[in-house]
Amino acid sequence: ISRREPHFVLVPLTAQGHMIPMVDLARLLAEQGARVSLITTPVNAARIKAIINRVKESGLPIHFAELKFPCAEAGLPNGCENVDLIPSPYYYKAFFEATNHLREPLARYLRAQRPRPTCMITDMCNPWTADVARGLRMPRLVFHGPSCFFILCTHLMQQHEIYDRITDDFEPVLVPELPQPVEVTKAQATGFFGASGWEKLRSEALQAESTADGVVMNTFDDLEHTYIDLYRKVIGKEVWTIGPLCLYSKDLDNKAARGNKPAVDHQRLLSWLDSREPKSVLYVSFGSLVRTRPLQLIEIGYGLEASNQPFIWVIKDVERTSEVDKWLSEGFEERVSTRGLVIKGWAPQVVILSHPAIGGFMTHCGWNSMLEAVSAGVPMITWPHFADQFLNEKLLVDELRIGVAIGVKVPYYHLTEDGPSAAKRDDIAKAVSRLMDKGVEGEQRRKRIKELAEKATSTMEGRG
Ligand code: BUP
Repeated sequence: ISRREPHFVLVPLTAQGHMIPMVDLARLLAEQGARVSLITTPVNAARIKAIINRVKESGLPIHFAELKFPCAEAGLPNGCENVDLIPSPYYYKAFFEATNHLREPLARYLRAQRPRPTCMITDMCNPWTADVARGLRMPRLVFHGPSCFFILCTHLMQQHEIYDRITDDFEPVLVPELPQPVEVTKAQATGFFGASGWEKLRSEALQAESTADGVVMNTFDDLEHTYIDLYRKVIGKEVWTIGPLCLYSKDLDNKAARGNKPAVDHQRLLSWLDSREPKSVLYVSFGSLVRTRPLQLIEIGYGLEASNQPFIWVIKDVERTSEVDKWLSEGFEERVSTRGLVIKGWAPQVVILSHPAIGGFMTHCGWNSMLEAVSAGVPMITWPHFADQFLNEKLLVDELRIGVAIGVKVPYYHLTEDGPSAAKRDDIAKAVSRLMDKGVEGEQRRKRIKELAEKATSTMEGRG
């Protein structure tokens, strides 16, 4: 990278869980004196308007560049510019195909910049950026949003040809070469990214990583140093750990949520939290992509009711089936009104997790959510759905011992719409009482995560 003022161009995958840490990374780089351009699209720019405005007000040299997302070329519905806007799994492949059409517009944008940007940092799910960087002879770093543990396991399984050799997506296999035995199924290990039919994207992503000039990861050494060391050996190139990036946006989050506009009044939320006992509230959210099925939603409601614990529950895009209507008309919200807050839409998650009243987090184990909980010292109930989440759960529960597993083994995409719920109300109530318990087990878990939170903060402070 040249010695003149560095100009980084960041190319996230357009999914909330990928764009949010890239915006944090943009702030980090800009605060260190670099110019940053973050590539986005019109629909996505409109959704993160609050963030863009806050960044503009801060005067940091970050420019949000909008490239037209080629929905029509890829046969996608109009406006389908973000993974969480994909109407059904049928369109997933078309979505990734569409991102390939951004190759030329991105190259044109980069060629038009004066002086020429110094380096691209691109999401691992955008392997097509490798061609663009090569064509312009521009250095390129890969950004890994998921845990190092997951990325390492993906490499080891690919190297040992497990994805090719194992034809049954549900057969448990041992991940080779790890210091401890870790058993997963192909379907659990990588969700749609690694399961049959996604070989091309997986091998392109790994190939684009192998030709990159280095890797940056949203993690920190005290959390998974064994795997970071092993991963460095496996890929044989420079790896910089720069997480937890969420700690860079804390001040920003107190004013505006990250990602979409929140569906709850900020003052009302804070007063509600302020009125609760310290560490008494369970926060329940399954991330930006999971759409909880109607029967499962009702089961969660009954489980939370039976737990007798105060809670904040984030519910997105509920399908109003007759079962849901019956359950709502039977007065769930009224029955829990003295101790439960339901947020129907986007929540200011980092603000919530950082509040002293929060004592636990029921999570889908998305890596951003996990890092946000670790940074806030909040232990978790783990309920993985897909992608890196089952492996994140293993790291959290078996190794770091800061989580209680709800016990779900079947990935989300393999559940049928009206089939049995992945977790029953009793599993949910039991996991909640185990996590929030004030006994020795709960106290030890809280102590362990508090120590990790302190290490996360000191790591970030140490980096200046
Ligand atoms: Br929902 C929700 N508010 O209401 P993950 C999410 N978030 O701020 P993902 C909110 O979105 P995958 C909400 O804080 C985190 O930064 C949350 O990222 C924020 O999960 C991000 O946790 C969600 O990585 O799926 O993106 O849903 O696991 O595939 O990354």
